[in-house]
Amino acid sequence: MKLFAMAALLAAGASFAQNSASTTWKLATGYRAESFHGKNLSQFADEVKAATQGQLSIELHPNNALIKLTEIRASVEAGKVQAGESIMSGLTKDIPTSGADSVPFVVSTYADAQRLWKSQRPLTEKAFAQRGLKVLYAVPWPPQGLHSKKPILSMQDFKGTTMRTYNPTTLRIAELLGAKGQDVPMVEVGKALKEGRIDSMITSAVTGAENKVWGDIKHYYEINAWFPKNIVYVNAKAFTALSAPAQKAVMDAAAQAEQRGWQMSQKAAADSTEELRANGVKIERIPREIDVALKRLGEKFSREWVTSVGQDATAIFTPYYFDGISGAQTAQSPSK
Ligand code: PCA
Repeated sequence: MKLFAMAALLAAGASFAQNSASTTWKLATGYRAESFHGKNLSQFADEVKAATQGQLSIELHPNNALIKLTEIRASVEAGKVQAGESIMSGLTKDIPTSGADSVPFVVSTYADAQRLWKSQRPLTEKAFAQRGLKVLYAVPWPPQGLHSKKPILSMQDFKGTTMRTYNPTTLRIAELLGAKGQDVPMVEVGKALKEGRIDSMITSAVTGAENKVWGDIKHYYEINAWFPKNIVYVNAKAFTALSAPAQKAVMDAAAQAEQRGWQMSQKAAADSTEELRANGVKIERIPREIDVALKRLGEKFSREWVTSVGQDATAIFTPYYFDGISGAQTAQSPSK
């Protein structure tokens, strides 16, 4: 067994050495290098480089600098860059099932989010493959809460205000609330607040903390509306151009990055909520009347979503609920 493992290692080493030409992939992302997603990506790139003995380098281009977030997926498909990171719920126009990520008030814990990814992954991989893309890994943002300049005491408080949006769900929710939606890239949220362009937003505490929103945002309501994921992928031709051992090294590092990223996300969720609190943002529970009204809007949104996506919506959510129920039953029967 040991001999076999050594032989395999030698073979892998030999094939990296034989094919000494090294490759560089450009990876574009719309998010910051310093955010937990960015740190995870950078560790992924380091691990790939080490595991392929320098045969593959992944060069990161954060902050929308090389390509704007909304254009990254198409650019990777077209081969303008080899790899990219996108927020899945921003891809719904081309890949409707990726909107499962931001159907409100279905997924409310990391365990739920993990179950959703499990049932969503096969369809996601298929949809990406149809567009010449290979999925590497996905990691969620922390739960989405409501940030507001003013306290939200009634549903009327949204009327006529401007809500920052980042995907079709946030845009539709703003509409349903009677607010005006305004798309603002994540890295420009602080600026938009300073310029008085937005009154509220649904996003994570991390995005609030990274944008140092506390001068303007005074209230953060932990509504756990959904857990949107970022997905990292590569142009399939670029991937298959790699040697077999390099392909394996990339996929192994991707599996590690996925596992590590989910842990980083949970830690970032807790740390950033504390950071908001320490900087004077009130961390509050949403008043009951508003909670009920938001859940009702969530149901309306869910119905619209299921109708627009059709059968694939069922293919994702049936195993999601089934797993949840059987998981709960297992947990309740320790005697077995
Ligand atoms: N931050 C990103 C997406 C979700 C999140 O928590 C944003 O606000 O754009």
